[in-house]
Amino acid sequence: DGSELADIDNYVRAGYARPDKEMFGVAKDKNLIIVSLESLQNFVINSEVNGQEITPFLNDFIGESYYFDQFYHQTQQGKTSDSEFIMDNSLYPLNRGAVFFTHSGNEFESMTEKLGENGYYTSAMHANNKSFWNRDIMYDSLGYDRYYSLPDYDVTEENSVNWGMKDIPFFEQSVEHMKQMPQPFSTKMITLTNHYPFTLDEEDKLIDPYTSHDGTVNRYFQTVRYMDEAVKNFIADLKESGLYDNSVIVMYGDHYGISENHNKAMSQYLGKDITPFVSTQLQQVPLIIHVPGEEGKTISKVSGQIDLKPTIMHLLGIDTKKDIQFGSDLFSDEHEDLAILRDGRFISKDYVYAGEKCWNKKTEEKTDMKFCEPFKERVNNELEYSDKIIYGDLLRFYGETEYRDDDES
Ligand code: GP9
Ligand code: MN
Repeated sequence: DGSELADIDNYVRAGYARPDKEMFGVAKDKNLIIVSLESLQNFVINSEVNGQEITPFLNDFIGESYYFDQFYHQTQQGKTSDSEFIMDNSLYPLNRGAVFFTHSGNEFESMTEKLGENGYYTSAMHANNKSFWNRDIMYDSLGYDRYYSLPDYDVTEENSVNWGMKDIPFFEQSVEHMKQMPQPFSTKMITLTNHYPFTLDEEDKLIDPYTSHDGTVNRYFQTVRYMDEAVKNFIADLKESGLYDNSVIVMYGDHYGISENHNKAMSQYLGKDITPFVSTQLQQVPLIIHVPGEEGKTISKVSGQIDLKPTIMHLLGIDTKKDIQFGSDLFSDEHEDLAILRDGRFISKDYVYAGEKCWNKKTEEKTDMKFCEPFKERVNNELEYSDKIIYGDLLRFYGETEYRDDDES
């Protein structure tokens, strides 16, 4: 039955952050363009390799956007699909397997579905086989009106590399699709070029590789640089099409690109040991939100992909007070500085729990467990609640229950 959902609802309710009055609805009825930036970690932002900027365009763009510099991916084995799941549902992915495969038949209360109910034409765009990650099935469950996949793109030998279509032509052709969409629309674009093993055609290598004994890390900087160029062209195309001024653009890294197998080269690049603390901080991915007419600023709240749904919905003026969600609005004063990674590591305002130790963020050294202890039970509960929803398909009962009778706040 739905009684378990009532417990979970109480928990979710207690964590609800009331939206900021100024920001709620600031982008009402604007289009929503979400860009999933493949394997983009935050450490490359405002950094250099061989004396050259790795993300020159994004470094500028964050100056005219909201940039969240303490934002973590929360994915597990489902990689890109996990990030999509988190973003759309504000639920955690599973610790094993990919929800996109294991629970595509569940009932969801997705952001996409709610956008549809609010008059948006909703789609996803990704130049890959539609069944990859079971997306075709899962997108139906999540309520997408349309999935622009491989057959919707002109993919050739020339415009492909590595896993498939290069990001630059992908963005170009995607803007053409956007021009045809009924407005307001919401679309999620998934890039591909900056994917392991990070290979590029010669003409797309815009900077020199890094120099370590680890080719993967060396090439990563170059493919990130290419992706940055692709985003630059994309924004220019949006401006030219007139879409830029009436669209909210949300860009974020889907998950890490450099795994722990590459700690040696990463240690060389960062100039420090890759402790469990550093390894956890490397799970930061950039989150960039551009809102037309807003100057933006850098926001250093500790946050994660789980926060995307309420943040985006509130910008568009869509209420989430009654939603079962584990994230909270990043523009709200009531947002709590806490990011929970799927494997149980967590990051609070001042501490990181990793490798079963508590770490002080300032000193980057181990500290007394008493500083992390107060969060531990809460973190495990939260992950367990999220799992229960998925395993029990509990959102089936959403809406039938009477537990939400009060309507204050
Ligand atoms: C494939 C793309 C990459 O369609 O999303 O998948 P990943 O390996 O990053 O999950
Ligand atoms: Mn990915």
